[in-house]
Amino acid sequence: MSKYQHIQWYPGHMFKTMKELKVSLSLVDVVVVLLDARIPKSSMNPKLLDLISNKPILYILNKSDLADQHQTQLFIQSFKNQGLHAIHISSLDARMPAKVTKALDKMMEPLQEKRNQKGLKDKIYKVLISGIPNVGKSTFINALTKKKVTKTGNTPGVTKQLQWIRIHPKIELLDSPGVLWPKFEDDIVALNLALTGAIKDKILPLDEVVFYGLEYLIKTYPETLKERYDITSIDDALFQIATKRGALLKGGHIDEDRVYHLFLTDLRSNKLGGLTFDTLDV
Ligand SMILES: Nc1nc2c(ncn2[C@@H]2O[C@H](COP(=O)(O)OP(=O)(O)OP(=O)(O)O)[C@@H](O)[C@H]2O)c(=O)[nH]1
Ligand SMILES: [Mg+2]
Repeated sequence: MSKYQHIQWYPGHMFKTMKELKVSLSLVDVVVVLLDARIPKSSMNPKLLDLISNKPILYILNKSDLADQHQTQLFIQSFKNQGLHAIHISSLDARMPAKVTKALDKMMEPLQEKRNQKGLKDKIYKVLISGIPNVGKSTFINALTKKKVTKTGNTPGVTKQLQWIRIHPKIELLDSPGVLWPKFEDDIVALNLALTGAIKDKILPLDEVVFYGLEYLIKTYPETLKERYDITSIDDALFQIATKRGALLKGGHIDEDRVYHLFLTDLRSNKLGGLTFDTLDV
């Protein structure tokens, strides 16, 4: 049985949001599932996918500036091989809106053509922006409107309610609060969500999250740990981070809590380079 199975990170507002999403879906033409490019699999909410299974879906891997570019390409190819619509973006990139509008227009083309043949004008189409907490939904919408129309912040749970926003004469978006699912079946998924900041740091034991991250990096990106902290093995990892980042106490003791936070801040803010924590099934 999975160790974190018992962790219940499903606050009342997520339950409420799922119910509201279900109601709003009838108004929506396309659903954007915003995924975190660092964890394209772990950021897929199975309950959300069940809910939207009858709608056209565009998968957008956001935060690609923080991910391993090569892995992002492989994931996009894998989505396409499965016949799914998928693109990767960084919401901080000025070219993002053009790329997204193009992908959405392409998905809407058959419907618009049918309308035009009947002598009807193009439809103002409605797009639901869905995804896990902190994946960047509101930032993405603000970048598309080029205005700060919805509140953002680097912590899960910023958006509290559904909100329609016109981004373009022809496109309306529905911002939604991030939703997770009631139980984590797989420990790795829970750890990946914690590592990347989709669930609050106090939900899982921080030492376990950090050690999981360190072990994964030692295995997958050893050179980045060597370069930043001079870490060569898991045994000296905490001491090396404490030394390099100034978290040694009197007498040479390690301020462990500080090390955990410093490491997570580095990892989440690109100080360790582009990292991807999910691997494609081969
Ligand atoms: N580096 C990087 N940071 C991003 C990107 N998109 C969003 N962010 C950051 O991610 C954090 C969360 O962004 P929000 O837009 O508030 O996320 P959200 O999905 O609306 O979160 P909730 O409303 O809590 O569900 C903010 O600090 C953003 O600046 C991106 O493409 N790259
Ligand atoms: Mg938000």
